[in-house]
Formats: sequence, structure tokens, C-alpha cells
Amino acid sequence: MNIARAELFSYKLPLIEPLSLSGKTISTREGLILRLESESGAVGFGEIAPLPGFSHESLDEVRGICSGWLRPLRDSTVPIYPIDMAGGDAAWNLLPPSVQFGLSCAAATLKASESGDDGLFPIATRETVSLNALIAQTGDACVQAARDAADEGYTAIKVKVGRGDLDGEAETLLAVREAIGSEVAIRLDANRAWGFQDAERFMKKIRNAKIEYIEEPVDYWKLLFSLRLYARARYAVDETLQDFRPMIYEAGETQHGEPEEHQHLRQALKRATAHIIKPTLIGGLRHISNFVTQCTIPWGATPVISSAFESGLGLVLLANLAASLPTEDIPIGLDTHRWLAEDLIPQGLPIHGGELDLLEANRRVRAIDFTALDCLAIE
Ligand code: OSB
Ligand code: MG
Repeated sequence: MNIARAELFSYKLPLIEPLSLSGKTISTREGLILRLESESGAVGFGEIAPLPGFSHESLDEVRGICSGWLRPLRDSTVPIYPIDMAGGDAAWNLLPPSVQFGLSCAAATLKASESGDDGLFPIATRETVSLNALIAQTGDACVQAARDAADEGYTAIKVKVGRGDLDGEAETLLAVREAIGSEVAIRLDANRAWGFQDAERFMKKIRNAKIEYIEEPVDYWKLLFSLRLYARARYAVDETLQDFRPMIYEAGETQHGEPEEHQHLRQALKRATAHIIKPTLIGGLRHISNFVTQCTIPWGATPVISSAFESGLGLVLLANLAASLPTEDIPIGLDTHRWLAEDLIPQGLPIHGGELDLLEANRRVRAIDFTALDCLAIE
């Protein structure tokens, strides 16, 4: 199968309200969509959308990289993923993670389309994918939002913490647990807000809230394990996975002459309750599925595929990735779609009772009218 056409589109979607992301505030979400078409009319696409404040690469930078990629893509055969590129894996590993994610999705979805598959990926094992509700409110509004999510059918909620009043937040969480009963999982995310002592104090205060895990409770990753030891904190790694991206490429293998730092890191990852996996921030499909099957699962951690505020198209690709992993239905982090005031999928995502209808979502993605987008380059 040869690629007959390679196109790069840009999008700019307004958000319902400004979004603060580690120091940067955005009011629109911008990104690129790569669309590939084979000679027989099969179509594949991927989203490349570095997230300000989190990604190390900028949109301008990836625009440059991608335009350089379009020509060699056309007339090439559909790559055995990852893209067979001059320079092999070493060259692939140098691409920024958002580009790896977009290119690998485009190749995978093109292949699925060529084989007449209904899904976007060749292997999707489920027809629905559970989501966690993302709760950014504080105080009583947080309790109410948690109650609403539980009533709607969400089986997991994710609450942001570490934003000021530690004792007040702890009280709120105990009230959230009270309000939603024992069945709904509570996940927390502190985004590295605390030093060790505050984190320890917080974890002890909320012990009765019986949380599933807390993402990045401390400002220094080496303290994660001590926190587990001294406060029995079930923690999850998110920013830490991004900081040590090469670990993912190596699927956790010990490298010859590996710095001691990496050995410690492996311990921190091994003892994590969950790995928060945001492909836009950490890389392509192959690296991620290798990491999940060779590290996350054998180490007994839960892989939680999550968004970096992609458009609906990117979010549906993430849901397909989650459905193709050899795990049970683990609620994933796609609730960021609520921040989009407009979407590339005009009808939005088919989410009912905390579940995404994957088949309908895939149909909606396949029906996107790309001619309505800004086309940056065609080859
Ligand atoms: O803090 O985990 C975060 C998205 C982009 C950047 C950082 C974060 C997030 C999310 C994604 O929270 C949604 C989720 O994980 O449920
Ligand atoms: Mg997080």
C-alpha cells in the first residue's frame, strides 16, 4: 500500500474558559492534524498538539518538523510502525513526543482503514471505554460536582488538590467520599505542589477517604517512595514519566552504564500505584504499548491513558489506544473535552453515564470534514 497523499492541517479551538497550565494560560487550543491517504482511498490521521506549559516542543517547531516529513511520506509504503525512517529508531527517538504520537497514529489508523476495519486501530478489544470525571472545583462546589459525576454513572473521579488551603482540601475530600459512597474511585492530582511534610500531613488527614491514588504529591520525585513508606501514600507518576521519557523508550530495561538516578527512578516507577500515560507528552504508540506491557503491568501498576487537552479527534485516538491494551476497562483521563467550546467533531464525543461509545466515536471521527480546516501543506 502506497501513500498517495499526505496533508497537514492546523486547528484552533476556543476553550470555555481560560486554562492555566503550570504558569501558562491559554484561551484556545491549537494543534495540527496529519492526514494520510493511500492509493486505494484508505485514510489515516493523527493529532500533533504540543501542550503549552507541559510540552518541551512548541507548535512552531513541530510545524517545521512536520512539513519536512510530508514529502518523504508521500509515495512511501505505509510504514511498519514506527515510521521506517532513515536513521531507524535512533532518529525516531529524536522526534518530539507529540510528533511521534501523531505520526504513529496516522500509520495505525491508515492500516486499520486499509483492512476495512471499523475501528481506528487494528486491535480494539472493547466497544466502550470508561472515563474519569475531572473535577477542578474547590470546597462545596467540588463536593457537588463529585456527587453529580457519581449520579451520572462515573466510576472514577479525579480531583485537583495542592492549590492552597491544605486542611480545607482534606475536609473537602472527606466530604466527597461521604457524598459519593464507597464504590466510586477517587483519584487526586497535586501536580507536585507540596514538599514532603505537607504531603505527609495531607495523606494522613485523608486516610479515611480511601483514595485510589494521588498523582505527583511531592515536588521532588525521589520523595515519592518515602511518602509511600511513611504515609502509606498510594501515588501515581505523571510529570515524572515525562521527565524520564527515555525510560519509556527503553521499556525499563537496565542500560549499560546507566546513571544511578535511573535505577532510583525505576524503583519509584515500580512502586507507583498507577502510571499516568499522556502520549502527546511521552511518545508514540509502539513505545507506549511496550512500556505498558513490559513495565506497567508486570510491575503491578495501573496504566491510565490520559489526555493533554487534545481535540476530540486526538481524544478518540487515545480511547482506541486504551481499548487496545491488554487490561480490563480502566477509567481513562479524557474529561478535558469539557474545556472545548468547539470541536473538530461537530457533535462532540458520545459519552453517556461516564462511558465513551467507541464505535460511535470512531464513526464521528471518520466523518470529520477536513476541508473545513486550515490546510498548511499538501504533498
Ligand atoms: O495535571 O494531570 C494533569 C492534562 C494536561 C496536563 C496536565 C494534566 C492533565 C489532566 C488530564 O489532568 C486529564 C486527566 O488526567 O484526567
Ligand atoms: Mg497529573
